[in-house]
Amino acid sequence: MGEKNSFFESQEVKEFNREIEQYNLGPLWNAIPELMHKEPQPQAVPYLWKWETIYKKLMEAREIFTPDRGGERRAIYLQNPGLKNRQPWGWGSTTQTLYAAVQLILPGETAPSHRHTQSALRFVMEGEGAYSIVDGERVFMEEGDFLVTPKGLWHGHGHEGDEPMFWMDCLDIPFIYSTGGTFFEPYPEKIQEPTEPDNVKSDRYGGGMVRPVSDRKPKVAPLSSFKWDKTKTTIDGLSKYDPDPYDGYAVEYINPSNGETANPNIAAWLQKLPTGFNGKAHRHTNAVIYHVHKGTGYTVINGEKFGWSKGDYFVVPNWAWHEHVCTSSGDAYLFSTSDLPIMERLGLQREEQLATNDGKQEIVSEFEPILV
Ligand code: GTQ
Repeated sequence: MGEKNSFFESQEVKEFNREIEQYNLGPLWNAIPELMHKEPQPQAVPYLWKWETIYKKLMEAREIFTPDRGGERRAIYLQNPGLKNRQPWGWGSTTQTLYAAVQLILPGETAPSHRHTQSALRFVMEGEGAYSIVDGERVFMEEGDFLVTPKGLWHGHGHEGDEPMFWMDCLDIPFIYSTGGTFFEPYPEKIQEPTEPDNVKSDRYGGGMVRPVSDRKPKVAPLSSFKWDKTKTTIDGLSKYDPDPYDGYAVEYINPSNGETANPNIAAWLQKLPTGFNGKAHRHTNAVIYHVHKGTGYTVINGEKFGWSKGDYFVVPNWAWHEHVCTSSGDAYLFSTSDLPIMERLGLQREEQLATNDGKQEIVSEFEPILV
C-alpha cells in the first residue's frame, strides 16, 4: 500500500496530474493510495432497517404501484447509505455486489414474466397462496420457504391467496452491473403459462438428499423451492450438538445435484442462534445481508451494537468484525445472503477470528434505526 506524503502536495506533481488529465491519462502514484488498501475498505456501511418502516412504506405503495402501471414488481429495496452517492443515479445497492428488497403482492395480482442475466433468490416472510412461475413451473410459497430463480429463466409471480404476501428478494444486480453483463427482456405476453405440473421440482427432489436417477448430471437448479419444514428438521438435528461459536447452528442451501450453493453467485444460509447464544467475533471478505426470521437479539458490527427483532434486515459489510447474541426467550433464526461464492471463485475469500477479549468486541456505540 502506498502512503500519502508531501510528494503529493508538491506544485510540480499537482500540475503534472492536472495537465495529463486533458489527454484522459491518470497518474498511478495518486491512484495506488486511493484504490489499493492494505485490507478491504468497503464503501458499504453497517446498517439496519426496521421491519415496521419497510412494512409501512410497502403498505403505502399498495396503490401507488400496481402491476398494470408498469415497473414490473412492487418491491422496495434496501439502500446502503454508504453506496448511495457512488453508484449510477445514486441508487445505493445493499452491499457492493448484492441487492436486497422486500416484495409485496396482493391477492389476485400478477407480476409480469421477464428474464435477465441477474440471478435471484427469495425468502418468504409472511403469507401463503402466492407463486412464482419459473421456467413454466408454478412454485407455491409458504412462510420460511427459500426459492431460487436462476439467471436467464422466465419468471413472474401471481397470488391466489387471501392476504398480502411479503418475501425478501436478493439479486446480484450490482455485481452484474459492474461486469457490464446486464441483459433484460420482458416476456412477450403478460405472464408465462404453466408448462409443468405445479411444484414438480419439490416433488421430484423432496428434501434434496437423493435425486431421481434420470438426473445424474448436474443441473442449474434442479430444486426450485426449499421448504421450511425440511430446513428446520436439519437445524433441529444439528441442535443436538454444540453450536459453532461464530454462527450458531447454520446451514447453507445447496444445489442437490452438484453440492454447490443453490444460487451460483449468492450464498444463502439459515442459522439458529439458540436462547442465550453469545457468539464470538470474526470477519470475512464476503459481505452479508441478514433478515431476522424469528427472535430478538443484537449483532455487534465493528464495535457498534445493532439491536434486531423479527422482520428486520441488516448488513455486515466486507471484512467487518461481527458477533451475534440472542436475547429472546425463544431461539432466534436468521436468514442471510452473501457474495461468498463470488469471493471463493475469485480466490478472494479470507476469514479471521478475533483473538482478544475472549473473542468479544468492545461495544463503543449503539445504532439508532430510522423509524416512521
Ligand atoms: O421478482 O423478478 O426485487 O426481477 C428485482 C428484480 C425482484 C423479480 C426484484 C426482479 C425481481
